[in-house]
Amino acid sequence: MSQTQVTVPDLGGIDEVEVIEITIKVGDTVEEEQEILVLESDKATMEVPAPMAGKVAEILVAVGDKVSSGTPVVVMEVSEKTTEQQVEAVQAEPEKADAPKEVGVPNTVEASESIDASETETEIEIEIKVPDIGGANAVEIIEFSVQPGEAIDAEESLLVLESDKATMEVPSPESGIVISFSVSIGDKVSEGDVIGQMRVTQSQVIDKPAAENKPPDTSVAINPQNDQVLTSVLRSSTQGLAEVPIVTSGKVHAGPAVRQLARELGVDLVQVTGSGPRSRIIKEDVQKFVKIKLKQPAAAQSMGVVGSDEDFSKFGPIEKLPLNKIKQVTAKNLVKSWSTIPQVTQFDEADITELEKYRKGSMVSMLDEGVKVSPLAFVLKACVMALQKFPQFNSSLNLDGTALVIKQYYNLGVAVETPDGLLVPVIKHSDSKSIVDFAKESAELAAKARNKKLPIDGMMGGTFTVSSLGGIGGTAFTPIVAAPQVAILGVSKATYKPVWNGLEFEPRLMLPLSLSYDHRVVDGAEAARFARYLCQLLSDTRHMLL
Ligand code: CAO
Repeated sequence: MSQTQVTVPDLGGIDEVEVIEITIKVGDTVEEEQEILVLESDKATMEVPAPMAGKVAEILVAVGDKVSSGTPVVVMEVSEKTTEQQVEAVQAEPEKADAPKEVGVPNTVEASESIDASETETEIEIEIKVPDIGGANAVEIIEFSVQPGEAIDAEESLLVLESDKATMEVPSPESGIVISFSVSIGDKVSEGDVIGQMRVTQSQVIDKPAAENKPPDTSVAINPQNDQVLTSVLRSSTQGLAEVPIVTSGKVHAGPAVRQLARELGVDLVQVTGSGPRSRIIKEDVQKFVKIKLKQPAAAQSMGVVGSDEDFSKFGPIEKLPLNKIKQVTAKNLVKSWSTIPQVTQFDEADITELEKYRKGSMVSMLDEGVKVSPLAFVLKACVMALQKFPQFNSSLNLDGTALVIKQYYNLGVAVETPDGLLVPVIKHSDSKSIVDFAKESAELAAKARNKKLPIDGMMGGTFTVSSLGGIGGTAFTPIVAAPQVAILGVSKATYKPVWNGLEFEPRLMLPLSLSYDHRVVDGAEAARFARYLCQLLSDTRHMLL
């Protein structure tokens, strides 16, 4: 066996290309012509095949490295026979046993006495720390701009932080490869916190004589000028690069140039289908994705919140108020629901004259002290009964629109106005509640919501929502269905209206109801029946007390 060095083949006039993928690891046995590296220039992605069969002894480059024609990339152990075949036509110096030689790809073969890839450069791991963020403390991580394994240039964005006041990008302190992050989305960080590790090349820190084929020096001096905290010197480039992950681009299989393009165009690569070798995403895939998206209707694209960046101060004085998280999340959810659900609102009026007589009369004497029952409690009870009679209102459409998931549990969400924005606590097991239970529980949940005491799961699992503006006023409104639910009931203020009873106009207390529904799931006639049924229940409370 002898060692042979594989070099980058002729790149056709391109000066430098980036190693974007290493498809072998030390110890692998490779076939002749098997892909060992993938290189990427601004214009193209190219695969480097093994010039001969053999075993990978060392990998001399890392993902992110820039290489040129002739750069040694891999050392292979090959049988003498293979070597002889490969070097047949080449004038070479006599080989030492086991001494590696360079092999151009596909046929350029040179012999050399030693491999000396580590003579000037050393790979070290450094901690990535949060830099000075203007005195802000405990700032939330809202986005990672790179994935572990990706190459990054110095000053390129590593991750994005968001405080109450601003969004800021944490730049990479060095060019290198991100090894790992020790933080997650949602974590809060401050200046100096360690957030991850990266591998960087330190060319000035090794003091090692060139052209010596001795083991790399692991007691590397750390450059005191370097303002990074150098936690550990891992290994020299010839030793350690074999441990670079084979596919280093995180969940998405794409090179840095493609990622850069995606970032520029605002494309989420997870959504892009790769057409390159082994489904790698290439630039053309990103461009095709953008073209398809541009052809789609604007509403379907717009899942985020689109405001205006116009400078209104040129027209007059303005004040800019930051939106809190609740309002931002609500806005996103509303945009999503409104733009994805074809919704219609059915209006009706319930005659609650008798209900109000009962609520304000005999019911009061039956209530425990401190318990207040507003018309909303009756509406909630009526809703559960209507959902039981019309199950499709208590359902969700599956993702591809091929099935309806009918829920056999009833969790009513009640929209609550709070100083921080709209919250929707959920009354679990609503089918087991009485009118008084609804009154007590909705009051308790509303109080918790307003005091920020609502646990996150207290807002989850709703199957139908009621939004009451009856305490405020208004004749009707069109509430937005809260996806993945399929319907929502809006309740407006009850007022006396003249109602024809067949003989004369009679003053009746009429409660306006607005039922918005997902028209993919509910037909208009069903919605009209659902709303009518609610009105019947509310017009004669005896039905609800049964
Ligand atoms: N018609 C006439 N009066 C009504 C009424 C109606 N539909 N609904 C409530 N009222 C009366 C109540 O009886 C109460 O009167 P009294 O003070 O004389 O007893 C008064 O209005 C205030 O009621 P309330 O609003 O405090 O209580 P509620 O049970 O009706 O509602 C809650 C509770 C949490 C739903 C409500 O406080 C709230 O936050 N509503 C806003 C919801 C919202 O913002 N929805 C919009 C979402 S966007 O789709």
